[in-house]
Amino acid sequence: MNTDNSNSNDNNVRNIKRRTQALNSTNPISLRALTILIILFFTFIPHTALKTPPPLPILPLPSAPQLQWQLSSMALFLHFGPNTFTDSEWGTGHANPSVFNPTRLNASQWVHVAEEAGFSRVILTAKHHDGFCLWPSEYTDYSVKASPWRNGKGDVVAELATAAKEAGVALGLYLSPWDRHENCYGKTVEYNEFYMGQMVELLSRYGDIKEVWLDGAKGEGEKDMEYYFDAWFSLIRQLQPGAVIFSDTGPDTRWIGDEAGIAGSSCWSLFNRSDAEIGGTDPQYSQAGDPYGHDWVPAECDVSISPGWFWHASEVPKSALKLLDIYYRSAGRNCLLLLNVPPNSSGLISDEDIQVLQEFKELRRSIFSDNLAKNAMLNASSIRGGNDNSQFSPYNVLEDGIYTYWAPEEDQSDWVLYLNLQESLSFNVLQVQEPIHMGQRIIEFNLEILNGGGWKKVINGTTVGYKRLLQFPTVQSQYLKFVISRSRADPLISFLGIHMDRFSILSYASGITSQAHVNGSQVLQQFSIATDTKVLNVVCFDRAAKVIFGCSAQQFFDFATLHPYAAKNASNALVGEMFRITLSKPKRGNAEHLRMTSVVPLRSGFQPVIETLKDLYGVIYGAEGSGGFM
Ligand code: FUL
Repeated sequence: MNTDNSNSNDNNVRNIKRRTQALNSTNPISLRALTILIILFFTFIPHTALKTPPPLPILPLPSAPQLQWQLSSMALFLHFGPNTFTDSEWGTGHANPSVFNPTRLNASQWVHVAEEAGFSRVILTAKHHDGFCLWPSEYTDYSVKASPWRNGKGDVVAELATAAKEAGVALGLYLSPWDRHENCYGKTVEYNEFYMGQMVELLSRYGDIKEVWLDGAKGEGEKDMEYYFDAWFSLIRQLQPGAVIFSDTGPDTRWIGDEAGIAGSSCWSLFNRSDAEIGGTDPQYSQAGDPYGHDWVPAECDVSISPGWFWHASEVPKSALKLLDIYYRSAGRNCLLLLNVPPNSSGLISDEDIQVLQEFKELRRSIFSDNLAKNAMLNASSIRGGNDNSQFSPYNVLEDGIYTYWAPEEDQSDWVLYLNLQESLSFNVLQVQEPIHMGQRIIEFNLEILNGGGWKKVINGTTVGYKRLLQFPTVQSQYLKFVISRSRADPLISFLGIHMDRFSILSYASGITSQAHVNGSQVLQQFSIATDTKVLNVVCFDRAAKVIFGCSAQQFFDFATLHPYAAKNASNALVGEMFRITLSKPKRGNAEHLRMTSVVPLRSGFQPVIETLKDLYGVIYGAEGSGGFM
């Protein structure tokens, strides 16, 4: 082998010498011809530039199921069971199974509502603390088998699994460790065997399960026992390797530490599992995560659309504006928002919840579907692989998704993205995303605008992760810079958006609101507090949006939810048509949540001074003399 090599090396050397001699003996004209040939070769023969590899990821990293989970952003929680029929939250475990009789149960409706509202995963309480199983478990009689529903032949988990599969929606199941019905609860070995038997049923009968939800709740003074979490987690991994496991401390996703759906304003997916205990959550640690954490355990923010987790006839849903605020502080802080929308006792998600979900979706659409930076010209302090390297170009931040990103050259002291919006625009929301498959990196950043010749800071932020949304008082500028001041490794940005939110009202310590002018929602909010009903004459300006009246009426989405009886008139409205609407405060619940209880077409007797459709936009006429406002 060696000999062969040295022989061929000798031959090569001889050949090169021979060629050199030949060249030396050639006349100058052919030398010139050769030079030209070489130039032509390099000019016209295509040759591929070698790619610069991506930078090294920084540990810890998400697993494939964790990435899939995080990319879904929001999940719909479905609390359903005997509590739905007994007006309770923590059932005693002794409610008669005959109470469970949802005569109109339709799991496809649940899935459809989720999908329509932009949720791509659903999680069902297969068993809550009362021990009642929504599937016919062979380990207990306390289940759907003992209920009149579908003559004891029903299986809610199966119906939901089928509906979810058909719609391509991911399914998660909640199997409460605390069981107030089961006799062996309290006997460690027996109950762990019982619980794992139920887990096997759930994870082997219903196809792909994408999340297993284990909560740490247990009432005061309940029987003491040990849960064999390690054995449970291993079993789940064996049966459903694609599922993420939720508990107070992961292993895949952690509880945020409150039931209001609110994450810390710094929120790391990094976490030390060994520093946390299931059932002994330190809310501050859970809300913030740990920049020095060795485990990747992003947080899930659970919150209910209504005060309780189960449906209660007396409860009204939160307003869409409230949900938007929760969205900013959960999904907008690197977490998954798990919003509970409980089916009612007929077995359907209630109309008023659906209404709010649609309004919430509409709010998100109108704020986030337009990235005001979409036509921006971009520059960066440096680009990995050189300024011409499109692979890590700053323009990648205008593309959706995390897999294309801007990367700076290594070892830089500045990390800045410059944006020229090409025109001066107003905005009040910043959206930033990191390519989290490369690890979570950014510790601190700020956004600045060019204002009167100098750069002015608009907002400081800490941690980005999958998605960071930051609100600030409305500013106007053509030139922006996004500055990263601290990062665990070279920062990478996969998306940067700026948006205008005309709906949220920011209040600051000083008491000054973010908007310079009084807008419709503020006025509505004022009278929602001051009066029970309000009559307004409005102009329909957007047929497509059906229920939008006047510019500020976009803000009605929250403050004035359309009453079902008013819906017909409103949805038949034509652009330019005028209506008298009545807004009424509901008898119970949220003061800000005015309902639009009547929509009466105004055929005559009311003539606002408007000439063009453009003038219609943004005008609401107060019939009670409050005048027009914008
Ligand atoms: C808690 C439970 O005690 C509540 O009833 C609800 O299910 C909530 C999501 O988790 O631990």
